[in-house]
Amino acid sequence: MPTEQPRKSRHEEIDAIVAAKEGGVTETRDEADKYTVVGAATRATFANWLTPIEEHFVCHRNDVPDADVETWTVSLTGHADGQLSVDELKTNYPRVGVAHTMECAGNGRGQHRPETGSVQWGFEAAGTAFWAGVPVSSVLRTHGVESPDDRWLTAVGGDPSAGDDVFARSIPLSKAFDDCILAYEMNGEQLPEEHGYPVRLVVPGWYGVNNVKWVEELRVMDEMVTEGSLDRPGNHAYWQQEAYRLHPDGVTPAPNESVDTVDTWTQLEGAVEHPYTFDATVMSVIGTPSGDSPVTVPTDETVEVRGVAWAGDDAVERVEISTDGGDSWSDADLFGPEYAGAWRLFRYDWDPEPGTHVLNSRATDELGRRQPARISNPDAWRAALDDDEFPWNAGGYAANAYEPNGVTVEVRRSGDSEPTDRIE
Ligand SMILES: Nc1nc2c(c(=O)[nH]1)N[C@H]1C(S)=C(S)[C@@H](COP(=O)(O)O)O[C@H]1N2
Ligand SMILES: [Mo]
Repeated sequence: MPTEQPRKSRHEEIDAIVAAKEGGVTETRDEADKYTVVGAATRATFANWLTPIEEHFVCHRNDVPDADVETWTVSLTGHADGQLSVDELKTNYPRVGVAHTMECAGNGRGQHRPETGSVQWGFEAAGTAFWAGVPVSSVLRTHGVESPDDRWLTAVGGDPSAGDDVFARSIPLSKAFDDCILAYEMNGEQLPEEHGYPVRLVVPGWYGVNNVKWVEELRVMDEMVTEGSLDRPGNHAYWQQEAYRLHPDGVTPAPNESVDTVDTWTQLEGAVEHPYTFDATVMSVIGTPSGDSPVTVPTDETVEVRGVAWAGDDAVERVEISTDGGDSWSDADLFGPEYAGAWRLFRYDWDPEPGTHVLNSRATDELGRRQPARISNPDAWRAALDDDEFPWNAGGYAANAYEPNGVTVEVRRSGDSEPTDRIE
């Protein structure tokens, strides 16, 4: 079932972004010709903590607005009141930085069988950048909103919509006050156009879709966005209430004004009938060895299996590695920077026999939720979770199964009769 509406071609725009990013960028198939998407990551991206801009994926629906930083404003509406220029944002408020692992909610969609519509991402739609800007709480506190209460913050993108759908997403005001920023820098550089210049919302640990680019309005509301709740023309609720929700085939999710929990996994376990993609589910990817070429090691040395693991705004508790295709597991060590909302590095010293091995990583979060083995068949829905499977869903969202992300590696020991390559 197509879960999203058709749009005009974006190929020229994709070409321009690919050209600007230079080298190593793979365009991900956009079967329906809808999205501007660039999957710029390779396995090696996941062997490092900080993702260079050139390796960070891009994903959006409409044209990149031709933004004039001199005239761009962010309107504060609803229970907030005011209007801020980019210059005011930069000079009147504290400048802070946040580390954020951004993952498109459609990452892993391409692992669904049968295929779902839209971009067939593997694991490349994820990256960790350091974003700098203004705390949302600082801006709201000076514009009439002292505390979060139970309200919602709706961010609206200034991207011109090819159809009538305004790009609007709501997050709980408590999350906005907690750690969200209006970012104008990425990895120490001016925010690139395709990542939201001049200003975007960064929601640490939450799926990409919540991180509205080209923000032109922040609306403080009693409920999350529903049809007609914004003071502007167009459809307001498509991106919140219809797209980016998990559901079986043949279902149109009913809109909600609020939900009891925003934790995506808790929703999936049954708390919300058709979950919203808010915080990212627990996930890991091995970065090295990449499997691209045989690994040759001296007989007395081990191979470092290294990668990253994340769990939205929950902490990663544990990462296990299997070197026999999932039959047995050993604990990896977590190391490196530890920021809420950003991934952790893991490493495992592997003492392999010569031959071909299948490597998998499997992470568990601080609430004990562990990556399932595979994506279920389309009929299973929630029951899949009891079988260590992730529920196939019609939009292909939030998939975090480990088997599809495994690496097949050929190991040679120096001194083997095979000719040796360099050590990876
Ligand atoms: N205004 C606007 N913001 C948007 C989008 C969009 O289409 N329009 N796409 C969202 C989606 S689906 C993702 S995954 C992230 C991707 O952010 P990036 O391109 O900086 O990686 O942006 C989000 N913010
Ligand atoms: Mo996305």
